Amino acid sequence: MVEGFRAGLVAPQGLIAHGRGEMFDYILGEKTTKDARAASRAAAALLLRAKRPVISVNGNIAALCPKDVVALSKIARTRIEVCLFHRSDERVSKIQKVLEENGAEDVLGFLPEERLPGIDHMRGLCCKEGIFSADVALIPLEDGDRAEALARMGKATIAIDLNPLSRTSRSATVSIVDEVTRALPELIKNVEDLEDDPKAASAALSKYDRDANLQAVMASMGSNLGKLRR
Ligand code: PTJ
Repeated sequence: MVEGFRAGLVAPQGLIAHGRGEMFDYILGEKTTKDARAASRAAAALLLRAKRPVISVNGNIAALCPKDVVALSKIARTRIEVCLFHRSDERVSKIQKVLEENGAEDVLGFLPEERLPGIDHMRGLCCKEGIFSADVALIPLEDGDRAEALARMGKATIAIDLNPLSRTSRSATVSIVDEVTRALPELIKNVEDLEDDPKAASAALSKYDRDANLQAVMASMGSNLGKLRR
């Protein structure tokens, strides 16, 4: 993350967000839980049934896991859009370049023509062909206002966020509470697994209950804290 910051990919606020994430990951036990696995299977099913899926990439994601983003976009046939909260053209092009170096083609984000309704100018910018017209958006480490705006637009959203209490986690269609560098390989594995099994994909989605899943994650965190206290 520090290298990503020095290279101009990560915003200063991204370093703070990462520290917040590490704190939640510690309480989670620094591993992918069974609840995150269930959410990931539902997310894979959602991506596989999408007509216009998009992965939104910010500075933290570009620094942590550009290879996995590109691999997922190929397997799940999604577009990739660089969509920044603290936007500058310079950072968008640096992030785009990193994604291209990792094999991405046609990365969107440099020339946004649209805005997310209700989100102030720079933070709401997005591409018509990408996030604006997506039916399913994967939004790792997303800000709460933007996640809620996407939900209001009627899109299905998949959050990856270590904070089960965040507005992003609580407003997404599917919320994966896991560290993003563990969550993306797990999601890739689930897309591969469910790709030729529509019945299992439907079952994964219908079994998934976001609020119950988040409650279970919080219960695990509570129990881990109890163990740490003893
Ligand atoms: O690059 P930009 O300009 O688009 O900015 C990116 C950040 C992350 C700074 C921006 O989107 C932001 O401020 O996000 P928030 O509102 O801080 O939300 C980020 C969420 O991701 C928080 O709930 C963190 O706990 C969580 N998080 C941080 N690191 C990780 C994480 N979740 C999963 N894996 C991580 N490595």
